[in-house]
Amino acid sequence: MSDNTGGSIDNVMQESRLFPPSDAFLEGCKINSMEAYQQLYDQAAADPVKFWGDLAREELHWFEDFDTTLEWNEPYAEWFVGGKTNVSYNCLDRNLEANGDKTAIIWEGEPGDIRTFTYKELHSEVSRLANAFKKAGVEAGDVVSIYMPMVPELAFAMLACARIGAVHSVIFAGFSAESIADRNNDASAKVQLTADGGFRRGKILALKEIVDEALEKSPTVETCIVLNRTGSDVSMKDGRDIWWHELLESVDDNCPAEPLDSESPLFILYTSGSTGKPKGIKHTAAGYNLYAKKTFEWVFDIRDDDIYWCTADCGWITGHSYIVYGPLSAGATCVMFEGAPNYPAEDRFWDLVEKHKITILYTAPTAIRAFIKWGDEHVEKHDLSSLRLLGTVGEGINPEAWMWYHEKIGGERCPIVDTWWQTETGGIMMSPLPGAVPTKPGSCTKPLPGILPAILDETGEAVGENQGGMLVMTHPWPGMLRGIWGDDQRYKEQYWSKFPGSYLAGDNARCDEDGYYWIMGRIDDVINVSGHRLSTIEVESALVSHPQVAEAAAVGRKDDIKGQAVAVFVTLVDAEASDDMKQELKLHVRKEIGALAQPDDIRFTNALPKTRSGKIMRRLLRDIAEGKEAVGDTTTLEDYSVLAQLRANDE
Ligand code: 7RM
Repeated sequence: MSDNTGGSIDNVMQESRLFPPSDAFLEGCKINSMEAYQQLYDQAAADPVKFWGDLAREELHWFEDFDTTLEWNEPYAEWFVGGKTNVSYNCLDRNLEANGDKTAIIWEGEPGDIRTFTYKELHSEVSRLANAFKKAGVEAGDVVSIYMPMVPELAFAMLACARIGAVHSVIFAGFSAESIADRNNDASAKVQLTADGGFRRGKILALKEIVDEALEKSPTVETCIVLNRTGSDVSMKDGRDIWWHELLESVDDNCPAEPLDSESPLFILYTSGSTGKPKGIKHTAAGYNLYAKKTFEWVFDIRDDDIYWCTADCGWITGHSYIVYGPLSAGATCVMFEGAPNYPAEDRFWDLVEKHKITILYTAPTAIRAFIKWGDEHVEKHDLSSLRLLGTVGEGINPEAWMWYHEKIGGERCPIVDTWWQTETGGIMMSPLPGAVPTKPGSCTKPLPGILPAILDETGEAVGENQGGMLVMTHPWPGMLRGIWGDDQRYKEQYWSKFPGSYLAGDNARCDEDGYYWIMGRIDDVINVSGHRLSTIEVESALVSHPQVAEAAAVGRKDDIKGQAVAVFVTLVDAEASDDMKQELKLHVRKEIGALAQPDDIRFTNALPKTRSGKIMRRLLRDIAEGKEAVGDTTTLEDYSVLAQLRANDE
């Protein structure tokens, strides 16, 4: 393990390109100048509690008004105390009058089947399902575990839970039976939702079989509701399993949204900790809803005729906040997609953009790097002129990948919003407002209104301009997590014990001379070379700036002389992996960011170990770089064969 205590982190990356929004983009833009952003930001910062309180009354429906905006007993926050609202009401009922016939969801399945739902239709689907849940014995406060493919019914299920006050726990449909059982037991889930199967790159994932195995070890689950998606043969257990369509028979679509306390739990979402057992991040109704809605509107500058597509899965927080709750409470039209970016071919995303005339695309750097590697010809086949705004989430984006996204996908006319946030934060914390804040490739730019970040050194002092340190939030915000399910101790320790009064995000960052933030990677991933502390992202970006490098991951490994040495894992575009190439890359990094960061070990690989949401699992790479077996939690690994491959390459 690296020595991660000590001074600030050295900033070795220089990136000075600046991209203001075009005049065409600014037309019709709501927050359209740096002054407008600054004014809103300053007003919020002067009195965040009043700012959020006023917004909550304007933006949400209240069955009963709240009396206290914030009760803060560190580390426990309660927002909009005494109020009664309903998230499903805010997403559906509140849109019926003005947007009833507007398309809410355009869904495309992997085989190419398309279904669309207006707000009215969505309201009716969700109401029926909520009645069906009641029929199946689901009550307010019960936990419903959801293990489903990316089909519309997954979104219906989330909203139906919200409608009756049940708590959903969405588990990415790809996790093992063991992971499902762990999560079900931790949350004491009462009902399981699944499907007979899910399509994945032309094959059928046997979801029900996996669930059957999980339920053997999930004693709290009484009922399993099974959607017919693929028509696969599945076994149904008497007294436990019931078909979705049978449960829906003879239920009607009149199901008034339940007035619920602001702080009633809305969902649990499990994230893997860096070690040990997954944490159930808890979010509650009103604060989360307000935060998802406002951040969605600010960051995506959403307009009535936008067709918005977030490519995330609902098993990830991005799917919760920016496929379901944010867009729907804002009355937007969103695209939802079941399939993979490279099935049946590497142009599937661009086919969707052209076909559905998508105007806003929100995706992950890992996908962008894959597109670069697959080649521009897949992009060039399609007319992408409908796009007006692009976004990224999940990891830092290397400036070279940013430039490719800007040129090849955005046609140099679309601003890119690089959005920094976490499962824990509920919604986007730092991002450009696209009409107001000129972008710099690789920077998530500025905090959103009502968000107060700081960067601290080990002693809790604020670091200076362009110095790396630990990113914290110095004031609570409505979207913040309300705890770790069943583990207050871990909640306190992990986020609130290092700097009393501040939320510790777990990432390093620096703030430049223009007040722009640059995320430098996880605190645990810092590489300490001869007392100089290097950011993983900076070393990786230097590598990716070489035309032959598609993707790179940097980690520290023990070194007797320097403390740590820099070990990197590199995926090449199409050059041959050779010793000459290694030498060339070492020199390239030395030239870009200095001798200190020059990699000691370079390993070429076809793929890197990633989580389901595309994050590089540097912890596993560290083990490989040290010549150790990878230990700890690997349940979130996307493709297990990657580790075996990496080891095989390791001579
Ligand atoms: C939304 C999400 C959170 C962690 C976070 C960072 C990293 C996310 C960015 C980013 C640099 C970004 N939730 N991260 N977005 N790093 N720039 N724009 O990803 O809980 O799954 O992960 O992801 O390390 O702490 S998450």
